[in-house]
Amino acid sequence: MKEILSRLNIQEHNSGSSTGNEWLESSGEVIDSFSPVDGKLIASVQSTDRAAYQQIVLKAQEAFAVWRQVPAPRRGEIVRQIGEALREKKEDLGKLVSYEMGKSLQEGYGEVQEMIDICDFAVGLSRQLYGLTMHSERPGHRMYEQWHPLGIVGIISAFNFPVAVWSWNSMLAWICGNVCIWKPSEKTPLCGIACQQIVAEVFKKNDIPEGVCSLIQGGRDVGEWMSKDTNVPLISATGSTRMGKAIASAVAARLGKSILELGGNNAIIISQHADLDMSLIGCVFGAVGTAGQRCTSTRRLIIHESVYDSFKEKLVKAYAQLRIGNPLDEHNHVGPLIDKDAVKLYLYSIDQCKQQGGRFAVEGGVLNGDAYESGCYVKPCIAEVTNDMQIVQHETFAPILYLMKYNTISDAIAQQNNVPQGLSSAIMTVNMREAEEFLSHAGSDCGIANVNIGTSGAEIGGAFGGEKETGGGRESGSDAWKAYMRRQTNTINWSTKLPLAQGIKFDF
Ligand code: UN1
Repeated sequence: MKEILSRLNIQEHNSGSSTGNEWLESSGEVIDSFSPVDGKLIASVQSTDRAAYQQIVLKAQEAFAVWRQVPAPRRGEIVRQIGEALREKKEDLGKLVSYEMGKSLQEGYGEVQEMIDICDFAVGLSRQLYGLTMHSERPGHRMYEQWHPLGIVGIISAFNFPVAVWSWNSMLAWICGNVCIWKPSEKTPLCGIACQQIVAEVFKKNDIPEGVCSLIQGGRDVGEWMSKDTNVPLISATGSTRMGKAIASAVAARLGKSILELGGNNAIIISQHADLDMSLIGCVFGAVGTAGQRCTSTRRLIIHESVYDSFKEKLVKAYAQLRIGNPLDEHNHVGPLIDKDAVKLYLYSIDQCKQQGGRFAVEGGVLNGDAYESGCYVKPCIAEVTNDMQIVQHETFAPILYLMKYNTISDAIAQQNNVPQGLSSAIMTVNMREAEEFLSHAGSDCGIANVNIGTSGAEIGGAFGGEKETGGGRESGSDAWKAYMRRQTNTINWSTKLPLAQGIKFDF
């Protein structure tokens, strides 16, 4: 890991505040980053203090005046170079993600691949920031709309996708002509430093001034400065519903814009018409991948009563084969949880589930011993429950999978929708009627609804986000870019008269 850290230019002690290539002094608290893989201290980062934050905002404002004048396709060309730089660093960055966050190496690489993919997507988009044209109701007039950049985009990201979610936001924000200030999770500060250096170097090579890509580090207070700051017109935040509500109200109080991507409580419906063997892969990966710490992780399986027992048996067998351990070892399927607090929450949820009447088909527990010295490794478990239990209504960021039964497809859809969150959902079926019902306006109420694949692992090309307590924001593909711009409607009169709209007469 030492060589990787040095190739990624991470020191033992790092400044956490940067305007690009310049790193600022700060008297903020020191964040020690411990790996959940082996419990060892990786390196430390100085969080941003108020003075450094203000300096960064000032620089960002200056940079915006320059960056918005760079033609969008040229901005896209710079993002293309960022994609190239990420391709070169894929292995090192993927390993750092895996070591600092604890996800499997395959998933660490997959996350960097998502970054590369969004760069490619943004390059194409930089030539497609289309507005509409309209026919004016007045003679000799033309109407159209254009999309302009907003200014500073504040990005607050979570530990579970420490690099990809930032890249979805920043690559789009940049091609749209914005400048970005990023606050990574205080649980994965080094991933932030590594990305900052990769990106800043590319901007420098292209003679783009400091301030287009800035980094701040710290906890809730630092995020709050940005949420309350009228100099930051858009905050894009990923994390828990509790955090999202705090950010949403701070941003709304100043009538700013926000994009929120919060908790999920994602279910897969297993129909009696499902290909059960194929479904198993999607369910198990969805539930235990990233140790159940994706916002798209599969938390609930709603299984038709006629296949409930046989599918449960398949799941129990599959769980017995899972290898839990060091995520950098490619043979392991499941790595650790992010920290000991997460382990406590996992244990608390298991306890609550039992108290509320849940029966465990696969028991959970914390793993001890040499290979698990960080104390963050837990057993993925499966509980038989009913959807109305309080714990089932709640998102626990851990590998706990809840099983429940259904009888009719409308009952299955009702159970699927009957939670406060609305991010991702899926149905496993080869029956076209029920698949279409699930996708219809009377079907799943989630932002993502899939057929015959699981709830997690969305591609970057689609808009990503969800409804209800998930926050309503959309990031990544499709037309999510529009949230990073302001729309301006323009009416141009090329006639010699000035007729008023709506036929109003105004002569003098
Ligand atoms: C998240 O967990 O915050 O769809 C993002 C997925 C990934 C992104 C998850 N592409 O599972």
